[in-house]
Amino acid sequence: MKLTAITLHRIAMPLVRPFETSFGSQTARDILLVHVESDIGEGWGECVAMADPVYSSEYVAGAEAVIRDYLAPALLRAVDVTPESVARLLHFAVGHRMAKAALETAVLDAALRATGESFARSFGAVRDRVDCGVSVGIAPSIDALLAEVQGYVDEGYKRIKLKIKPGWDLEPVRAVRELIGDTLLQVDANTAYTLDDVEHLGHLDEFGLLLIEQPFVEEDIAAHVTLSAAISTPVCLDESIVTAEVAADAIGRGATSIVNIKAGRVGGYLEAVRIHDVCADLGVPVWCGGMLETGIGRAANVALAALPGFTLPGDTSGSSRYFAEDLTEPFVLRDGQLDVPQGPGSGVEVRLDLVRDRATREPLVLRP
Ligand code: NPQ
Ligand code: MG
Repeated sequence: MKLTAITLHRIAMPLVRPFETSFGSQTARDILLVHVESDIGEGWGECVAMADPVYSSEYVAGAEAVIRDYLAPALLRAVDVTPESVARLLHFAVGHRMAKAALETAVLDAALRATGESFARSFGAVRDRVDCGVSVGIAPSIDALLAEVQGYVDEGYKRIKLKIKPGWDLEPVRAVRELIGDTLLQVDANTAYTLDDVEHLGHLDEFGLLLIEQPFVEEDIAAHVTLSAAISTPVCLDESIVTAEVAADAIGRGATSIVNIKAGRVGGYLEAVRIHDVCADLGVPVWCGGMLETGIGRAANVALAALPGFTLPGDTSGSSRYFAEDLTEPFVLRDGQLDVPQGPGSGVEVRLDLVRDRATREPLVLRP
C-alpha cells in the first residue's frame, strides 16, 4: 500500500478504579492512537506506552515524538508498505518498540481490512473464544483487596494475578489463596525485588502459584536463573523479553519457564507470533499480557491469545475491568472468556465520537 496520511490522536480514558503497581498508581490511561490512511483503505493501532517511563523506557509523549519525527516520515516516504515491511523500514531507529508496534498494527489492520481477513486468521488462531484472567493492583488494605478479588471471581475470571512489591507480598497472597481456594493465582512484581530477596520469595512456594512474573530488573537475566533454581514457583519474564532471540536465550539459560507476550513490548504482533512459535518449539507455555488497552488494542490481544501455544489465561480482561465506556463495542466476559473478533482486520469499529470527546489535544495529521 501507499500511505497517504498518518494521524496521531492523544486521548485520556478515566479508569474505573486506580491501578497501583510496584512503580506507582494510575487513575487514567493517557493513550496514543495511530490512524493510517492508504490507497487500499485505513487502519488503527493503539500505542501501549504509559504516561511515564516506569514500566519500560518508553512513555507516551516520547512515542509520539519518535513517530512524528522519525518513524512516520520513513513509512510515508516508502513507495510500498506492507505489514511485513514495516519492521524493516523502521529498523534504522533503535528500540522504541511500542511506537513501532502501533504503526505496524495500523498498517496490518488496513491491509487485512482490504482483503477481508481477520487478525485471528492472519496470526494463526485455533480458538474462537479465549480464557481470561485479571490483574489486581496493590490495594489500600487486605480487606479491600479481598473485596476486589471476590468481585472478579464472581464475574467469572479464570485466573487472578496480584501485583506485589516488598512489604505487600506474602500476607496478601496468603489471604487471597484462602479466599479463592484452588482458582489459578499468580503474582507480578514488575522488577521490584533484588537478589537479596531470593530466600524471602521462596516463601511464596507454599501458595501453589502458577508463576511469579518479572521479580528483577529487565536486564538481569542471570538473577532470574538464580531464582528459578532456588524456588519451586515457576518464574515468568515480562519486561525482559523484547525479541524472539531474547526469549530463546532466556529459556535456554533457565531464566523463565513461562513467557508473558505483549505485542507492544516486542515491536508488534508479527514479532509476538514469532515469540509464540519459539516458545512452542521449546515446550514453553505462553500467555497474553495486557497494558490497559482500549477495545482497539484489546481486539488484537484477544486474537493473539487464540493461538495454540497460549495455554494459560491472559490479562485479556473485559472492557469493564478498566473503562466505564470503551472506544469500541465493549468486550464482555462470558463464562470467563472473551469472543475472538472475526471481522476484517481487528474486527472492531472505532467510535470516532468518543475519540473526539476524549481527545486531550487536536489530532496531528502527518502526510508524505
Ligand atoms: C504488567 N499490566 O503485566 C502490566 C503493567 C502495567 C495488566 O498488569 C497504565 C498503563 C498502568 C499500563 C500498570 C498489567 C499500567 C500499565 C501496569 C501496565 O506488568
Ligand atoms: Mg507484568
